[in-house]
Amino acid sequence: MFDNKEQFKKAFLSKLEMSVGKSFEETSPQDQYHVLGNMIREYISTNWIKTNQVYHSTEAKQVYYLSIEFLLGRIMGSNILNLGIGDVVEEGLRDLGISLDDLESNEPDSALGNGGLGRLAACFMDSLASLDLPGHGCGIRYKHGLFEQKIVNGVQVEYPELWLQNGQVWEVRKSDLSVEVPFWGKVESFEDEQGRLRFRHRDAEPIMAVPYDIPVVGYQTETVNTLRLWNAEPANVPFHDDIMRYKRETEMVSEFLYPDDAEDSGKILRLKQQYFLVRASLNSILNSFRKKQKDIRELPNYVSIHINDTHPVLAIPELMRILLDEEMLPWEEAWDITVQTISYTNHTTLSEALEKWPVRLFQPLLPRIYMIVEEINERFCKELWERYPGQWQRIEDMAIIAHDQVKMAHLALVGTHSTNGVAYLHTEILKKREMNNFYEIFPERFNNKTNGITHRRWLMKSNPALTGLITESIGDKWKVEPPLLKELEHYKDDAAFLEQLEKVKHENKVKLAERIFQQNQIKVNLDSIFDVQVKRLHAYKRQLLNVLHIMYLYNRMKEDPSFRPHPRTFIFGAKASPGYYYAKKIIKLINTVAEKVNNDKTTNDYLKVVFLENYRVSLAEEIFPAAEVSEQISTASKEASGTGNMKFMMNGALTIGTMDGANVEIFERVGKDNIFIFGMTSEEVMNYQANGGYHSSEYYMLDRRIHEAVNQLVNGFFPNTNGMFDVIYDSLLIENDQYFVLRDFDSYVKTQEKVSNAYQDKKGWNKSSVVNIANSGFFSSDRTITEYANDIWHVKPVNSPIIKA
Ligand code: 475
Repeated sequence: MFDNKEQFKKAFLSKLEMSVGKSFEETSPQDQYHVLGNMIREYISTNWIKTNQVYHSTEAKQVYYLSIEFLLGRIMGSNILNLGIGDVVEEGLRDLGISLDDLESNEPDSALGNGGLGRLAACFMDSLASLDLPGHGCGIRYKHGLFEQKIVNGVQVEYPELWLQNGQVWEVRKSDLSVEVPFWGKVESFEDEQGRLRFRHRDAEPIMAVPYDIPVVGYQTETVNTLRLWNAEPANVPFHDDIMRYKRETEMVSEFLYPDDAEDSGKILRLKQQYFLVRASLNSILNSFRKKQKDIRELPNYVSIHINDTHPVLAIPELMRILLDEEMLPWEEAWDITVQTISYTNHTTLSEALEKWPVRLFQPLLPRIYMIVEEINERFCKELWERYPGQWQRIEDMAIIAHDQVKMAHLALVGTHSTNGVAYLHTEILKKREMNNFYEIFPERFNNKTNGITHRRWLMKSNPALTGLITESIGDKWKVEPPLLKELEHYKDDAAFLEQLEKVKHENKVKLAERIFQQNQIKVNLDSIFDVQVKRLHAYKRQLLNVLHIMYLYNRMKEDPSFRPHPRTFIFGAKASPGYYYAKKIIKLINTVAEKVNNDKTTNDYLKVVFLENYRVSLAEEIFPAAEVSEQISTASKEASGTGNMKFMMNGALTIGTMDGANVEIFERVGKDNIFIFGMTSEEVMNYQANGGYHSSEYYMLDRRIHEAVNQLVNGFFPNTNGMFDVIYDSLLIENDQYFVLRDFDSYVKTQEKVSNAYQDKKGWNKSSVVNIANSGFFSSDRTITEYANDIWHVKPVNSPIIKA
């Protein structure tokens, strides 16, 4: 049905009429989206079934990627691209007077993730399938994904997200594969006929995990992998007094992505989600394995289980439970198999993000799992004691259970054969500092896997104009081998090419400007520099540094009419965690500054500030292609990697950034003339943190620019904001500016001046832009996944012929 335009149109029209029972003229864009989506899913089915048959029968090792988040965004466009049916669909629809872009905009984002870690998981799924690797995603089918953000009077207001409201065309419910997950109850020991000590979980409250499978289509291959999302439903339990409570609590498990975990009730729910994901996934993994393989001791040769951060770390005691209680292996053997099967990625060194669970909550909820964790801990502490006799403090620091808390990262380090960081610098910090104790005993387990992004979504799909220009110049082999983008460097002095590149950027800026006008009613200057910071809102990411710089620019222009820098449009997009008070104040501040400067006629030809509400994958796809300056300004050592930095680079934006996360590797690839680096190094930051010596008040007292801008937060400069920004002021001066915003201010301002100057030489700028694009191939997640496959998982492509060249 997608072979040619005429066939497609015929099929589309007939399905449309059949499925919605209206004449074509009466159908809505929603109807049309659903019908097209269903047609595509049907089209995928043949290869999906085929791929699954191959996976069921092959001896090849399988990898399971367990993640509490998958931030997929819209699915249709990516499938159309990967299937290679774009031309037929687009032209066919055009004949019918329908624009494919408009149709696609009817799809809600699948937003089952918060940010970096969840989006990484989504990029990895795309790469696994495109590389013909037998990779399976395992996650939770949250009814409500990440909240929708509305900005009301400059303030973030959260609304529930409703991606399932109009039905999901991409998922398939598989009730026959449901799994029961037991909670609460108690563990009984008994002796079996052979006189062995055994355990059984009694009086548990079961929850039913029902899988919904989403096909993951590889680019120009027959491989269609599966993302399996588990839905929580009441199990078939006898009617009892509290059946309504049971039903409510059960459904809560897959109701929301990351409920607030500040309160105990929220904590239990979160831990329930984690075990729910792990229990259901391991059950289905082991089922497939057992169908093929008789000897459980062979598991690590056939199955690799990867845990995306510590959220699925209960996979370790759960696999132990299966091996001990169901397979009846001795502890040592079970432990060996577990460690060899599971691997772990760390995504952050921020201590507040390292998970710890109070024993008083953990033990009653998961009694058998807790027993196993206790034994893992005891055995580990014994080993430590043998290695470090008498070093109580060290052993306490490294224990898995200490001070009535279960430390999930320690469990992950001890119970897996591989721990990786997500950028070179991050991994070094893990080895040398944060996890140095563990690195000492398990040096061979630590390795780096610098993050990547799928160039298919983030370049080919979102920036067709640039994709076209690249392909005209160097052919299209780079699409399957992104490092070939390097060939673009030959064009960096080619005037005609640079002109074309500028034209592409301009067109993308026009489109984004339209979006800005539509959402914010702000008219932006198309010749201004589009300077963008889009990412989650967090103190360490330092959106505040960006804002203080804007305030300084404004102040200076007001003071000195001869100071008129190249016009800039500062664009922000960011969601703050609903309970993160400080972050929400920063959003309010950005909007307050925007209100002031955008309405000042004496400066607003030079300076505009735009906060785009509800930043999400589909909006990101409109932003990156239009960006010229990429703000990557975290306090050095704090951003594990970043992946937005890579998306900007691939779309030709120049980075202003600190030597943090993957910025370091971008710097190494593009060279110092094609990136703007500023600020303290991670060494300097860590030294300050270890030895003290930083006094933010000195910077406030001695630097007029800082003094003025910081005072403006609290002195009535912004009308009707009495007391509103006190927390920000206090964070800088009373709490000694933990993230060194004031310390890096001068360096940031000077480097921003360099950015403005560089932009005056448009040809030089475009040349740098080419160098960025040309060197972005390394950051394709195809490279990252190939490294995981070779070094950690030991999985190989399961060959499947290319359908279209
Ligand atoms: C890093 N999420 C980025 C990205 O590796 C990095 C933590 C606890 C609870 C819930 N979510 C989290 C993260 O830690 C996270 O998203 N980390 C991010 O992972 C991918 O590029 O630097 O901050």
